[in-house]
Amino acid sequence: MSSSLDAYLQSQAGSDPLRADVAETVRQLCLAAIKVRNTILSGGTGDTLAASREATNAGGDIQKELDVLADRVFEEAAKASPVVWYGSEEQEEPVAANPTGTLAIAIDPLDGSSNIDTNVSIGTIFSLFPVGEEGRANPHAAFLQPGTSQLAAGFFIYGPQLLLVLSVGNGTHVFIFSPAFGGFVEMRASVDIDPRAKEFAINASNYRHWEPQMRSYIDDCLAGVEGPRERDFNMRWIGSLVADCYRILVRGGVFLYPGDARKGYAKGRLRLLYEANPIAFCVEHAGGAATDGVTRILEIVPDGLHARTPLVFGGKREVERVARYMADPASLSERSPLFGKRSLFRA
Ligand code: AFP
Repeated sequence: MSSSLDAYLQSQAGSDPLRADVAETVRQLCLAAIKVRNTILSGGTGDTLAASREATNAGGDIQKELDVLADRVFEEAAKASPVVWYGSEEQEEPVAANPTGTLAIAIDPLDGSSNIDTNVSIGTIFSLFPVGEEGRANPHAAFLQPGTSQLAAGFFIYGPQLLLVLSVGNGTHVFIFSPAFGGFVEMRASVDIDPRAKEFAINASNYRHWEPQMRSYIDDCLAGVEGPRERDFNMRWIGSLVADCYRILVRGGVFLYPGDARKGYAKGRLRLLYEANPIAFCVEHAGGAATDGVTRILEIVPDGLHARTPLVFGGKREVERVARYMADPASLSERSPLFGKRSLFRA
């Protein structure tokens, strides 16, 4: 029997009280995730769970029934944990949990809502960090820390399997919920992302809205073996960040959600605190990289709980290449006139 999540958490916590608080919070989040999974498995047809409510969340996204249910379940989990503040995509303001706690949690309770009624994998993304003395009384101070301050981060995937991808700062590990065991057991230890990328993940329907540098990067991937990259790429876009991230952890690749010219998308769609930071933490601890196209995600200081950021993550070498394109595509040797669209060597 693979080692249980509990055994792993205890081994990582040792005698450190703060890490013991992290372990206890992860355990409570797991119990909440099992409740969400059971609701999905038996909670009526997809259109019931995907039913849109009149309300919208902090970012103006229409709330689905399951968004609200998941938010309620994870808020209860936070209140059963040593967590002082619960910051959720579904609520404008942080929610007070336990004043004697040591942690703050930033969470996307249900990521991939638009996929609920299509039976595609969806998830929950969370980030745990120390609340700090100033943050204890002032939630905005608690949440305005860069991602390097995270103590743990991860995401649940509600798919064919209920998985937990978790990093407590010592590698990134995958645990699977085993109904027979009644808990999570380790499925993949110390994930290691292939530094190259054979696949890219981007919503290509936004091509015309991207900056020229991003268009150049994707053009060169699409040109394949006949273009400057001199190799072919595959493309995937699931529309659930957790599912695209897990695929990249398992078989490599690069994910891109750039800022674009659409109204409200100058900094892309994804949120820094409860999407980009936890994903970046897990990806970096799996040997990968995560930027906003140029700057390391974990070093960005948020200006609010619902701050957005462009997000590029995956194999380290590929993420570094994207940054060179974003800095100045002309500087890339591969883009010499010999390989240009009107190349001397191609029609
Ligand atoms: P929803 O939760 O509104 O479905 O958004 C999912 C998401 O935040 C992330 O999981 C996806 O990678 C991304 O948005 C998909 O964005 P597009 O719908 O613009 O492709």
